[in-house]
Amino acid sequence: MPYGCCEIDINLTFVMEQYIDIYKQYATGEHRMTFFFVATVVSAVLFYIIWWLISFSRVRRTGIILTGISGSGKTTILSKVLAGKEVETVVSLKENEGAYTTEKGTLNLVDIPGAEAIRQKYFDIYKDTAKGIIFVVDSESFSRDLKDVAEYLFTVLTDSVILKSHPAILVACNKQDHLTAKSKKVIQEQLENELNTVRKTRSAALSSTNGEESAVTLGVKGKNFEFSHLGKIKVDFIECNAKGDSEGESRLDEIMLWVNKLV
Ligand SMILES: Nc1nc2c(ncn2[C@@H]2O[C@H](COP(=O)(O)OP(=O)(O)O)[C@@H](O)[C@H]2O)c(=O)[nH]1
Ligand SMILES: [Mg+2]
Repeated sequence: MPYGCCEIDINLTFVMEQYIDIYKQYATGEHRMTFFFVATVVSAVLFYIIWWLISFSRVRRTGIILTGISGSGKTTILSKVLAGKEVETVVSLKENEGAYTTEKGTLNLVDIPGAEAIRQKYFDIYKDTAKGIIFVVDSESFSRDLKDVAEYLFTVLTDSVILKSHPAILVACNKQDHLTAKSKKVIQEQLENELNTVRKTRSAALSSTNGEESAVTLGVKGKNFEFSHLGKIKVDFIECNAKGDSEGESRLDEIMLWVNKLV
């Protein structure tokens, strides 16, 4: 009695032979042009269907998230970038969004609320589609806000989705019209120091609850934190002024340049 494996072998060989016969009959006979034409069309259609299924199953990353603590200027920046669109600038409890279109394409700009109790919920909704994140900082009240700003930035930089999709990140040092505003260089240095502290605190908190070495990784282990240690996540710093100074001129050219590169 033949084994199951051999039966399959025999059947497969038989089927292959059948196909080879059909191929020989059509590919070499008088209908060979028709055969090659049909084969090309069928292959093209199959290729198109597979490409369509792959591209639509992937998440399309065409969003820019404006985030940062409350009062840093996110809504003001959004309304200036989307010039002409009415956007409310009261303390936002929900997101504001709008399409930014150039001849190269369209990005969806969304300004999520900065209040601690709700910002994570909105960040989680939009983070999958983020091609870029603008992290807005109030350069005038920066020293007072430092701890809060660093805590939030830490959460963004260690988010598992962000680590996987590594969107471009821009720290926008806003309100530069104020005479006492900190420069982007000072903001970067102070954030690096504070993020170092947050990293230590979070690691200690985790290891005391787990009783083992924590898995919080930000930058290079054993080295003082620097933004250049973030691997695939590229963080840029720019200075801007969304509201305009005494002469009414706002300064958003560097944000626009960065956004335009992502379209
Ligand atoms: N002086 C100054 N004020 C600004 C600037 N950008 C925003 N503001 C003001 O800061 C306050 C908070 O701005 P808003 O956009 O609502 O902040 P959000 O909470 O981050 O959305 C408002 O009174 C704005 O007019 C800026 O560049 N310079
Ligand atoms: Mg707002």
